[in-house]
Parts: sequence; C-alpha cells; structure tokens
Amino acid sequence: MKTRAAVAWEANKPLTIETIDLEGPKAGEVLVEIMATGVCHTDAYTLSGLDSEGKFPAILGHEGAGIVREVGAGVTSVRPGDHVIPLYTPECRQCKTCLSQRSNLCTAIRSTQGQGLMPDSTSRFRCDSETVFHYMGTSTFSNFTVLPEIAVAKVREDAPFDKICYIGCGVTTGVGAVIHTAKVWPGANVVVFGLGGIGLNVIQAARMVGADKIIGVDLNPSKVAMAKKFGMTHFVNPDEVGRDKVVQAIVDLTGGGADFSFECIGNVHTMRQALECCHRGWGESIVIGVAPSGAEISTRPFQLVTGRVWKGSAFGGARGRTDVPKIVDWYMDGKINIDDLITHTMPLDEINTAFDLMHEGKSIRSVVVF
Ligand code: NAD
Ligand code: AHE
Ligand code: ZN
Repeated sequence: MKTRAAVAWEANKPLTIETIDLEGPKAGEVLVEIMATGVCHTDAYTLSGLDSEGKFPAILGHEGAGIVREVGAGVTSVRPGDHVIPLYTPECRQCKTCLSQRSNLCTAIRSTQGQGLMPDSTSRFRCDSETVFHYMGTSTFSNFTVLPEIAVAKVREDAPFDKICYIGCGVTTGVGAVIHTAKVWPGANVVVFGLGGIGLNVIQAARMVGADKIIGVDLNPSKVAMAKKFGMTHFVNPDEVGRDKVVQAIVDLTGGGADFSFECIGNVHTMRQALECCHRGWGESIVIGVAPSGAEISTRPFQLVTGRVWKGSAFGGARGRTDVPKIVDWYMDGKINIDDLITHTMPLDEINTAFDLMHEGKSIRSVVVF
C-alpha cells in the first residue's frame, strides 16, 4: 500500500513529506493506522546524528496512537479495529527478561529494532525503490506503520488519540520512573533536572505519590509556570545560583540532600549534579535523559561509597502491554493531566515546526495529527 510519512534523509536536515510504499504485515505483525504522534526529544537526538543507532533514511517517531487495520498470520492478541499504542519497548512475556519480572527491557526484537529493521531483518518502507529504515520499531511519523504484535498495547476506545499518543513515551517515561524505577515514597524530597516533556511528568507523578518538596532545575525560566501547575514547589535556575553551585543549593533546600533526583535532560554534567545533590546514605538518582553516544558520566566513587545510588530508567520501567492501558485509564479518570502538556498540535506537513519549537524552548509537547 501507499502511505504518507515524514522522512529523515540525513542528519540535521528537515524532514520531508513523502509517499511511501509499505509492505503489509507478515506473521505475528500488525498494520496500524497512526492517528496522532508526539515529537519527543529523542527524535531530535537521533535526527542530530548523535545516536549510535541512528540510521538514514528513516521514518522517525515513537510516541503514537492508532487503530489496527490488518493482522498477519497467527496474531491473537489484537484484531482490526482495536485501538493501540505502539511500544518501542515491547513485551513478549517469553524472553528471559520478561519472565524475570525484574526489568521491562524485553529482548525479543531488540537487535533488529536497533538496526532499523523488522524482526525478519527487512524494512517494509520504500521510497522510489530506495529502502527507508524503521525507527525504534515504531516509525510513528508515518500514517501507516507495521509493528510486531508484541509491540502494541491495546487501549480503550473512548480515549482521544491526540492525547494518549503521549503515553507512548513521555508520560509513561516520567510517571513510570517515579512509580516503577524509583518507587518514590510519600514525604520524599524530589529533584527534577529538566522541566520538559519528561520532567513535568516526573513532577506530576511525584505529587501524585505524595512527595514533599519537588524542586525543578532548568535554564529556561519560561518552564516555571507549567512546572508549578504540575506540582513543583521550588525552582533552581543554574544561571542564577551559579552552575557550580546547583548541588549546594539543592542540599540547602532539602536540609541535606534529595531522597530522589531525576535527570531529564541528557547532559552528563547535570547527571553528575543530579547524583551529587542526593542525600548521603540513601539518595537515589535516576538517569532518564539520553546522552550523545560516546559521552561518559563521572563522579567520585566516594559518592557511591557513602550510599548514593545511580540508576537508569527506560520507558519508565513500564511493561508496555500490561502497564500502558492502566496509564490510559488514569488519564481518562482525571488522575493525570496530559492536556495541558500538549502545547501545540499540527498536521504532518508542519512536523518540522515541532522540532523548531522544541529547540527554541517554546513547547512542552507538540502532537502531529494525521
Ligand atoms: P525537552 O526538550 O522537552 O526538555 C528538556 C529540558 O531540559 C528543557 O526544559 C530545557 O530547557 C532543559 N535543559 C536543557 N539543558 C539544560 C541544562 N544544562 N540545565 C538545566 N536544564 C536544561 O526534552 P524531553 O522530551 O523532556 O526529553 C528529555 C530527555 O529525556 C532527552 O534526553 C530524551 O532523549 C530523554 N528521554 C529518555 C527516555 C527514556 O526512556 N529514558 C524517554 C523519553 C525521553
Ligand atoms: N539508540 C540510543 C539509545 C537511546 C535510548 O536510551 N533510548 C531509550 C528510550 S528514549 C525514548 O525517548 C531506551 O528505551 N533505551 C533502552 C533501549 O533498549 O534502547 C543510543 O544512544 O544508542
Ligand atoms: Zn521518547
């Protein structure tokens, strides 16, 4: 079939809208009509050329929602008409990691996914007979995309696509990091580095679980109003306190250090600050931000010897097929706010504006509606 999609032909170039040839679903796969997709900073990261798994040309996008239109042989868990959210972290329920129940990092299709290919090592996208790669196993910047059955979460049909697409990455990543990865307790002091599409979801989940102080750190003061609305109690602007005094400012505000910190920027310097502002003996720092390939983090080992814990979180530690439908319910029940975080909505033709707004610090989330 033919589909319209935004293609990333090479690093640092605007996407162009193309008519793509898409092969249908093979055994164990589904064809999904994407109704809406968010634009996450990770899409911009890959477009920047700094992602070691970034391949070009590719159809980016990993924060979508849509409708199953066709299923391949042997598919049993979804059928045409089902509403789904594509999962860049699938859940096969059979691999060692899924069975361990210790991590959400399903390994069933991870290696081909990282090569921009479907599990049978082919791409289903072609443009004028040139192969176009998949991205994160999802490629939601295409109106139609093909996914393995294990990489879709079936969700309720009354939930609006242009809002729940954000659960495909940002909402689940931020909320899940608080609930699944850190297990923040009521009364904890929490610090959030980066008040963007991920950090604000960390903030709303920290408030939801009853955190005490919720301290936001960002260079862009225009993020403060929204962060306060979502639960931020204190703000630290590194340009105001001095970039080398951020840790001390947080230690002072928390009376000794944070119980939990979350790095939602992707900068190795703020990752170090996020660890070192944690409380001696027990403070945990969760790395969410994706740093350029080749970048390394450092700290004095003494920081760890004295009880601080450095952890990472991918997709909020959520098991997609199990947890994503629950987060959709939380949204529909009014327990989490997604609407206010979607600051811009646009058609596919204007997708490059979503990247511009992100880089200019003018948006929280932009959503493309097909
Ligand atoms: P975003 O652009 O919406 O937000 C980033 C925020 O960081 C902005 O508010 C910006 O002003 C602020 N910032 C930038 N540099 C700063 C600095 N030096 N000090 C303080 N603040 C600074 O991005 P996002 O969509 O929220 O994504 C954030 C990060 O999380 C990215 O690295 C993204 O790739 C990553 N991410 C990771 C996962 C995961 O599963 N681990 C999932 C989604 C996104
Ligand atoms: N290809 C990148 C890895 C980027 C990365 O860490 N991705 C996160 C999700 S970011 C979503 O916005 C993730 O899920 N990581 C676990 C995994 O298996 O990729 C690189 O830097 O090489
Ligand atoms: Zn993302």
